[in-house]
Amino acid sequence: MARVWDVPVHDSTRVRDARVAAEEAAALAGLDESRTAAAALIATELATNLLKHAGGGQVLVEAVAPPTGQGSAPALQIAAVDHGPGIADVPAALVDGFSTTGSLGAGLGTCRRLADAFGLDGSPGRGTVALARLDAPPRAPAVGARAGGINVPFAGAAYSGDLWTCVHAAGLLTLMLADGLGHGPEAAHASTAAARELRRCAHLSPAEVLGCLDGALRGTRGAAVAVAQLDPRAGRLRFAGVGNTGARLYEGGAWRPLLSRPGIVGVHRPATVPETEVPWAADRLLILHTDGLPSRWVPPSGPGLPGADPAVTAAVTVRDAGSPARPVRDDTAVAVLSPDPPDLP
Ligand SMILES: [Mn+2]
Repeated sequence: MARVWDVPVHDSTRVRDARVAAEEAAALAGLDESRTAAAALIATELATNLLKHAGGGQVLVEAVAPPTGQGSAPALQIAAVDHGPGIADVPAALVDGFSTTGSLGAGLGTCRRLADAFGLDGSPGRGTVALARLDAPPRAPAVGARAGGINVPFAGAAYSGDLWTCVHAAGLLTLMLADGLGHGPEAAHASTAAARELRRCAHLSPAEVLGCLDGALRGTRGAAVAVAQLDPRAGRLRFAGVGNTGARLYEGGAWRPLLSRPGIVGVHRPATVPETEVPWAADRLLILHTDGLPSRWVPPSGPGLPGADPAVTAAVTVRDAGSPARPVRDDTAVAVLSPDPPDLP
């Protein structure tokens, strides 16, 4: 089940909670002692920064699917999200020893060095996302795209009924987002069953995957599920969805929706599930989201968008869709598929 540590950080006592969350999640992800210590240090630094620079925010810690869908060991993800002033000069903030307040901390440069992936979005006026991931060794080879996501349980609950995962099988990278009906343990049970079944059927097409999931989710509450599958060699992305999730594709500098069929996977199967097929290239980006995201959300923009870490893009999407005054009313998950950055070997 999607265990998420959602730690609101509004005073210094919660810095410790963020560190403990990182240690507990590291144990769940099976990290060794030194990487657990690195995770604890990163969580401490990010939580301290929330207090110093943003007047507080939220630390979200979870074990996530590895970005290339290879192997079964999860990665540990630590994200700090705030609605503070943002960071005007992101490269400067990542220089070791940089501090806007003159205090001594580990610094974001240290966080970047300790993590396998580190991303920072400091949109002035909208807030900051700092996200670190410690991947399970060994590092998997590039497969043409990377997946990432963020999961925010309703009302700070320990488990989210939403779940995203990705699986690499038969040369295909399949990204799935499932929203178990409602929220709480029964919803989590349904989305977890979907993730388990995906590991068995990720070599099939998205519509066929949804058919398999429908069987696997019988007896559960059911779920809304979106499946996107990239064939990197053919440069093609196929998409199919059943139920109330959203999908947007970035192509040619603009966003367009990819449509799902009405229904509930495991409960009410639509007669036909059409697939959308689109070309995939280095300037494309895909966002899948559950209905916890406010309906008026605006997709992120900016020249560096396709090259950004997909989990950072997901966290920025959640950050910019909400505010401290408008907390989400349901579990909210966003999953992103990004092309590999061009500077990767
Ligand atoms: Mn839900």
